[in-house]
Amino acid sequence: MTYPSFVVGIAGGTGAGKTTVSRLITENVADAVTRIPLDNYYRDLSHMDLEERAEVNYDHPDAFEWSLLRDHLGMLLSGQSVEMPQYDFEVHNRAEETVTVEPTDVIVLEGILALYDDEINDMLDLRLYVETDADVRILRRIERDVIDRGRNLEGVIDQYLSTVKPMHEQFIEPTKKHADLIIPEGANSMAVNLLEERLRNEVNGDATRTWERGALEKHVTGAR
Ligand code: UZR
Ligand code: MG
Repeated sequence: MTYPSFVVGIAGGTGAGKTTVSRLITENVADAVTRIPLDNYYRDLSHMDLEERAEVNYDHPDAFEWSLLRDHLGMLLSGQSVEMPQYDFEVHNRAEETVTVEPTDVIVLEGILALYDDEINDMLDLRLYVETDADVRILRRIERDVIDRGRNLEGVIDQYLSTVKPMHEQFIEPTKKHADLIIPEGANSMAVNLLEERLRNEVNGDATRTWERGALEKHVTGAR
């Protein structure tokens, strides 16, 4: 048994506008939407102290607990609710509390490496890559980290040059080839309107469903 969710993956570099696109294309599709920030699937690093955790490379694929994300997405697609972890950026760690997430008509997985994992890609019905120039992205990142998250400018710049940029080039940018659509400049209104309409059709049941659940069955049953 599978739950007929339409699953959208939204990838792209830091500051590209993924979260904004995710919000804009879903906000008028009301409560029939579940948003899964990939950040919530950063590994639990409780065994490290804060100083060690601050040194972790959070832009590398190994920073994420892919097996848990695959399990959760698979469970949602088979109609089960999941206890989704929450992430606390202040302390670079998974929070104590979880949030119960129910299966819905539309699921949006959003994060730098949303199109990285083969099994996850197989579970997605629509794969988007938000492409925004690196200079615009770093300016947004500085604004967010310095103003909203109280980090210092020098630290943000060091981190950008030492991990964020190289990991982007090595791991994030190449996932663009898995995308069905590339959205230029993040929240461009034509792209947002088209996507919003597509999702609304999914929820209202007017869409032509092209997805195939073969990949999911394989994941759930472990068959190859
Ligand atoms: P988006 N990140 C942190 O800054 N601190 C953490 O504890 C965990 C993640 C950053 C991460 C990545 N990298 O660039 C960014 N670092 O969050 C991804 N360093 O989130 O796509 O919203 O920018
Ligand atoms: Mg974001």
